[in-house]
Amino acid sequence: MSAVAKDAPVRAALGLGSNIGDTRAHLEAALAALGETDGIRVVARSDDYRTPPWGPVPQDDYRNACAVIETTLGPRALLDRCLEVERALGRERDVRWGPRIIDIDVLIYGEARVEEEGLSIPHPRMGERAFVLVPLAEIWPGAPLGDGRTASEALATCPGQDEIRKL
Ligand code: X6L
Ligand code: MG
Ligand code: MG
Repeated sequence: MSAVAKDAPVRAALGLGSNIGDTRAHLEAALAALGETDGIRVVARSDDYRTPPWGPVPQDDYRNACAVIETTLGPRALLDRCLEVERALGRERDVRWGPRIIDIDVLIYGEARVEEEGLSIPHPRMGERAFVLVPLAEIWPGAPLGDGRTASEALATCPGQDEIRKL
């Protein structure tokens, strides 16, 4: 073993969403910024999907997508970089679960389980959200959701898929 061997990169999944302004440009800019980050390589990017808003806040439809990355960043550093990119694109946090210029969520980080302030991995509710599962299963059907199911297995029983349109 070489004395300078690096830890192998970890395969992680990110969920992206936008429902304010030029949503296509916001997703592109977010992925470009992530891909230019030292320690992040974007290895797959889903198509974009138009999805009805989930949650208690009435708001416009979203554009959602997922990306698979390989990263040498730890989970907290990866989250911090995602939040930094959100801020760089002008995200303001006011209404909880309200409309946003860009949202970047860490869905999966290897086989890791993380429960920390502001960071739960695997994302605890992604297995119920068609707006996550449809793009994720497109690029990583075997993605481990952490509940014993893969993305494609969860998608098979996930409601709301008929309201989602590939863009
Ligand atoms: C009761 C209470 C039922 C809360 C649902 C669901 C909260 C989803 C937040 C909920 C509840 C969320 C996106 C979205 C949001 C998105 C689409 C969230 C966070 N983000 N809808 N709604 N795409 N289509 O990215 O996911 S707010
Ligand atoms: Mg989100
Ligand atoms: Mg978020």
